[in-house]
Amino acid sequence: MRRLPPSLLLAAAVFLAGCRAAPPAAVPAAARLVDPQATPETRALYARLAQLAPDHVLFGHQDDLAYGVGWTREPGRSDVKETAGAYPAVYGWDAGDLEHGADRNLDGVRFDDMRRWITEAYRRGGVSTLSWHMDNPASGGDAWDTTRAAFSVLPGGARHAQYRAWLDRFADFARSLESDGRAAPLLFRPFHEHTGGWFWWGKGHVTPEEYRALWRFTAAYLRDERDVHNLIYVYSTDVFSTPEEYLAHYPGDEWVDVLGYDDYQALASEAGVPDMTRRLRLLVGMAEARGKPAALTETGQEGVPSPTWWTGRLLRALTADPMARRIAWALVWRNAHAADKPGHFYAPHPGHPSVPDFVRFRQDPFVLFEDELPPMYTLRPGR
Ligand code: BMA
Repeated sequence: MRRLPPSLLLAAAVFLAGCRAAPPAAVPAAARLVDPQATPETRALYARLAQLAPDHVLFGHQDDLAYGVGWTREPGRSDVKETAGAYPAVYGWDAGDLEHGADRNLDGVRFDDMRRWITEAYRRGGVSTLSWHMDNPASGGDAWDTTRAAFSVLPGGARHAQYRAWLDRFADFARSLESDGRAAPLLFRPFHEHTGGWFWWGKGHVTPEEYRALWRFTAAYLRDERDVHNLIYVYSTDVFSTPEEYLAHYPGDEWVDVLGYDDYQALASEAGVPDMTRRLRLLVGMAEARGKPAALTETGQEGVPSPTWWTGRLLRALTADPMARRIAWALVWRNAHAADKPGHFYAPHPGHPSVPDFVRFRQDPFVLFEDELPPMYTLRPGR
């Protein structure tokens, strides 16, 4: 390491003292994004995620600002903040029903609110990711209606024009995430958990070729025809056993920015913890072989029944292996309002028995919440 003059060392020490996740000396050059015209903020976010991944994980929560156990749509509220003391670093959202021009998503979140929360989080330096429980375009049923549909939305298919209209609505939404003329970047995670058979884009309901064509058409349309340049494309499967299984429907390195997967299985029991570590190790191996970051895109256990779930299961699974720990973020699912789905929560809320352990999790230097992030949307000058 190059020696620094004492004045610089002092300046660095003062800077680092105020920031737990210190930016290392240089931001690594980002791997090429799917979108070569991605905005500077989108490119910076991608580089930062890669830069932080070796030493930290960003903690995320679905619908964090929209509602929690016992409340809905109250300004500034967050079950995570009210238990850990800080907002999550990553906010998960879902676009389901946006395709129809609905004013709220499938879980009742108004798209106007979502837009505001995403841009506010962006201004605070937080990160947003978005999945899409898109209705079945062939049958008109929901995302869980497994009527074969993918072929019908591809060019030449009976639903192609309708699908373009759906993507147009999404493009308008993504482009509207503006703050001071800059579009907030989104970690966009369409067609997730396709290694399972519960969604119309999942296993058994599409061929690998159809899935790849669906993915590529979607990305190319948003990027090239609708000029959406604030998306980072996240490919995320459900649990998998082998790289071959994980990559069976993979659209290709030029179409994917982040390799992720969802895992609700492993951490449902003590005994399952090593299964997550093993899968994360495989995932990071596949991602790093491609120069891309990896992420645990969804996890959690409904109701968080173990009081030490946070450090005893999640943190243990993430840190047990030097390769597995190099994931960029880990997101737990939503805290539904009891009137919506009682007991359906994945982060603690005030009074929950896992709160003390959640605080320990938050205090671990490996885990980052929003208030510990370095600037995510600017690269250092000259880099
Ligand atoms: C599921 C549940 C559902 C919800 C869906 C989409 O896991 O939380 O209640 O509608 O995700 O967010």
